[in-house]
Amino acid sequence: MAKFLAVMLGVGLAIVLALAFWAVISAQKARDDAHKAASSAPAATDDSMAGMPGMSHGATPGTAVAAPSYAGLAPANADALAAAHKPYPAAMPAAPAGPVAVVHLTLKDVVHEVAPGIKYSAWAFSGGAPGPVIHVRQGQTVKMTLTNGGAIPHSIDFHAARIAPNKAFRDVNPGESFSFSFKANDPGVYMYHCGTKPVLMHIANGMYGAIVVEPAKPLPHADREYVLVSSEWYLSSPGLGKPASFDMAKAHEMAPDWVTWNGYAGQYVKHPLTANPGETVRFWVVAAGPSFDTDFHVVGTLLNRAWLDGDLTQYLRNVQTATVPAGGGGVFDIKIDQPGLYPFVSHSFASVDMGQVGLLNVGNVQGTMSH
Ligand SMILES: [Cu+2]
Repeated sequence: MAKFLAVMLGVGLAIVLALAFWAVISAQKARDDAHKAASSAPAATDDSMAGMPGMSHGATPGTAVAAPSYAGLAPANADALAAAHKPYPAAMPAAPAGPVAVVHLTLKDVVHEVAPGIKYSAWAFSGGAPGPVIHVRQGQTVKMTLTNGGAIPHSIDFHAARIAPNKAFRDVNPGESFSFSFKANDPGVYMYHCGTKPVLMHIANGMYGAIVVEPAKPLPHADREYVLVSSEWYLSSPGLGKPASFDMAKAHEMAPDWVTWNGYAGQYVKHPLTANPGETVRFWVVAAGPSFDTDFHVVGTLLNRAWLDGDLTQYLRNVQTATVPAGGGGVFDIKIDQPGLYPFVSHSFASVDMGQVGLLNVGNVQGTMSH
């Protein structure tokens, strides 16, 4: 009897192994078939993506093939172009006085430069991407007006607001304006963005910015305050002559061509932010994504204070790297005594290679970074 059971167990085991083997082979074949199908699908062109009526309502092509990578592409005169570029103003603007902060944003279709000589057909704000830094005080009422100067419906979503999104964040048709108000009760640094479907495309096309809600109970003194918005760009073409547009397949693969601070690769390497030795410098950082987190790090120092996720009620001390999640914010203080050039990066280094690096020049030193 025992022998019989052992034989039956052996036969059973053999059957199970055979079935498992068959399952693995089938799965492999299914993957191969899917891969073949994907690579034979036609590539999306600039024009088929931009302004496609269905695209504004959530239809996203699943089989499009990503364009090749254009990461790091630079025209021969890239250095001169970088020098001539007017950097996005990173210094935090003053908050308005009084109980109401009036904000008027205009969305527009603009050609935006994402790197020296690299043009992109953006859906952004009248001044490009990111939109203007909005600075308000806790307790102020933000009276927001959005004017849609673009060609398709857009909207605005404020992470700093507690409000019914179906009303306040509704689509605004081209040529129309829409107003709503919210009370800025929660201090921190927040993303704002267009929330029209597909959101991935509207954010990737440049429709985002930062709003700082200054706490009623002041933070420790800072000598300088800078606002940094990270984002990545997915290009359908090199963008050297004709502007590139959005590549949905690359965006789905999270394989950008460029990653930027404040919308332009390496702009603060050519035009560094500045500080004096011993000053406390505060960075208000938003990761706009659409999909990448930012691992905020300043080379050559530590973050003396790190208010993670923009929670201004508590901070960590002496942090090397702090994560800012996509769609989130963080506030970071540094204090550097030794003059020098201190790069600020996302320590996820693929992002640095694609442009997310800037310099803080402490003490007005000469020269450039060797790395
Ligand atoms: Cu939009």
